[in-house]
Amino acid sequence: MNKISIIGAGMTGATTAHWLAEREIADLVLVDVVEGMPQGKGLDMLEAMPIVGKDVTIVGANDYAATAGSDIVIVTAGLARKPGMSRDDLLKVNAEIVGKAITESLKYSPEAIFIILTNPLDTMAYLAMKIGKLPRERVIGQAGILDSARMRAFVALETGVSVENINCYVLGGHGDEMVPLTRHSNIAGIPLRNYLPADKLEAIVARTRKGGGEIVNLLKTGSAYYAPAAACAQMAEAILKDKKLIVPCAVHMQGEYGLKDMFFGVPVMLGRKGLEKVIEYELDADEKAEFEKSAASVRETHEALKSLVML
Ligand code: TXD
Repeated sequence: MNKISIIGAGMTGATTAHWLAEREIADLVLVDVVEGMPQGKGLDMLEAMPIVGKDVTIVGANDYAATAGSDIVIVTAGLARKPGMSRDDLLKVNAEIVGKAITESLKYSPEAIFIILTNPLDTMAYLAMKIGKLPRERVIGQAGILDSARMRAFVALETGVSVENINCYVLGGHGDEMVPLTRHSNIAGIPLRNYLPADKLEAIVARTRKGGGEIVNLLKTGSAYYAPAAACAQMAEAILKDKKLIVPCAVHMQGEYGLKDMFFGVPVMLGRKGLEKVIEYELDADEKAEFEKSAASVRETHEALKSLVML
């Protein structure tokens, strides 16, 4: 059986385990610093397996020994911003948490592929690759699948068409400057721009960009977790099953789209090696300008990280 470890057994971590257990593709380990919590959630989920008929084990732990030999490590550990904390404060705290998650995981699973979820996403993925001295194939940030799924859900609500027929591509950094590519998005092959009036499409793009904030405002005590976790599970399955699935993910740019040495959301092919290919879309002038704006904002956070941590 394959093995997946999830570092951080909070809302996204535990929900990722839930989606993964239903897929019956790997034994699961949940790691968290809170004593008893990952063990309790793991045991509870394990006890659900006879009901849903899935033969996987799920265990919780407070240290990394239980993660030994993982094929994939999913990092969701970290804090969200609290009142009085600047983004740089959050960056520092989460850099320490993610840094430790990577070095500890690598001691026990030197070949693992890492899926990063912790915010600020693009920069935490960058840190993971640098701290772990990992090849870019083995560090993939989750953001684009979620942002694209939000757009797909809104298009489905507007049109009444099955979500399965709706293809949307949201690229760029995981922030308000993300780039929903309406020109490349379609409903069963029909360009979205031909299917929906411009004002409706604009409203969907705007709602997608603020999709994370919409949920934070409703929940008040935390951020989204069902959809982000479903995205992590899809990535893990694509890797373990060597599916060659093309989805938008944050990966280390090495000249593609004119970007270098930074993480950015672009379409990639996922397979057993992790990141197997970066797909380059042709962009028009407007799209290029939006890419550049989003890239500038990601670069700024990368620079803030570099001023805090020696990489
Ligand atoms: O699309 C995306 N990339 C995102 C990112 C979508 C949703 C959430 N996103 C980010 O993921 C969010 O901004 C946070 O930075 C992380 C985790 O979000 P989550 O909603 O799961 O937060 P929780 O419920 O607070 O869980 C975090 C857990 C919590 O149980 C802590 O005890 C644990 O992380 N934690 C640690 N675990 C292991 N090791 C260390 N050092 C540690 N520190 C905290």
